[in-house]
Amino acid sequence: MNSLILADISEGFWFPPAASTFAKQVDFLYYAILWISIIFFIPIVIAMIYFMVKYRQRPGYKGSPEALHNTPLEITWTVVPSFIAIWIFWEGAVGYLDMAIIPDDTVDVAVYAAKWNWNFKYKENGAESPILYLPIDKDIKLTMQSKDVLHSFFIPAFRAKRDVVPGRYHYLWFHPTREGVFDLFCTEYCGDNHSTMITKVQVLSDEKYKAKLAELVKEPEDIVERGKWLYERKACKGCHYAGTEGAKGPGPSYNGSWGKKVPLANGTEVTFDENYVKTSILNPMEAARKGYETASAMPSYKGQLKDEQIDALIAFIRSLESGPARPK
Ligand code: HEC
Ligand SMILES: [Cu+2]
Repeated sequence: MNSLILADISEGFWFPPAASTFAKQVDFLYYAILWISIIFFIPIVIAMIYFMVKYRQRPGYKGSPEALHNTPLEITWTVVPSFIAIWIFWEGAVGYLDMAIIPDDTVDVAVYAAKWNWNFKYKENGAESPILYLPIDKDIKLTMQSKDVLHSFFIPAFRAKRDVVPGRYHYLWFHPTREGVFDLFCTEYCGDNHSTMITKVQVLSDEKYKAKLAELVKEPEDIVERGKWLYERKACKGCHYAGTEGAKGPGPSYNGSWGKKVPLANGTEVTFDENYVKTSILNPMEAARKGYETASAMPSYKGQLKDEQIDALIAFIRSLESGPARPK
């Protein structure tokens, strides 16, 4: 596009590194306005001071009446700035449209803003991450939503920014041009810990990006770790307490349950063992625990978990055999 004098300055006194295609346009217009201001400001101030001294009031000095009006001069100082203002508007409008019109064939990432963190979910393989990983030299499309209040997504190095208002989707696209790690901010005051709502965006080569996404969905090797990993990712954590984390309801705590007798809603009793856990995961209502049968029911995970995953969850729950009691 424009390749004037200062357009290629990408990093320096005024700006963070330029890491997307938007940077060139934004920085160019910024420098253009800055230099136009300097070029007008300096001669105007010099002339003003000169005239103040030259035409100051002195005894016996009479001003000249002819200098009150000068048509060519007035036309010039009206028309020239008008064209400059129109040009600035034009450049701004072109840049805005470029940012607003999302290209086809994008790499899609869902963005979830919440008090006070960012979470990213990749359409390619369902991976999730609190850091935004992106491939270089691709058009990226973000579909953003807020879980609570108004946040604003901002990556200064990309010159990309958009509000995220709860209750609707917001879209943002950009094209990263430089590998590296850059800041990502919430830039709209959103409550107490707004200032901690910061994370990083990492731009990677295509292979490294693919490897990263694969790594994000890779389950840990150790069976107990894997169970914990699944507990966090399969929403169990939202209803069950385990170790020292997780919800304090509506499901029973896993801590200290293993091997004990559990009273069921149908009046019988079972031992909390592999089979009971497996049944609870696949057919929760078949072995509903007494006292919890009216609690917001546990969904069946039939078809959603592989046998090996259920084994890992069992190993994890078993590892909490002598876990601390759930705090009230
Ligand atoms: C929407 C909330 C909810 C989610 C999500 C949930 N559960 Fe449950 N879970 C419950 C409730 C309520 C009970 C008690 C009723 C019952 O036994 O079916 C329960 C019972 C259990 C039991 C029997 C525990 C006992 O002490 O009797 C196990 C084991 C269990 N859930 C494992 C899991 C696992 C593993 C996951 C994730 C893959 C999970 N739950 C996800 C709500 C949930
Ligand atoms: Cu915020």
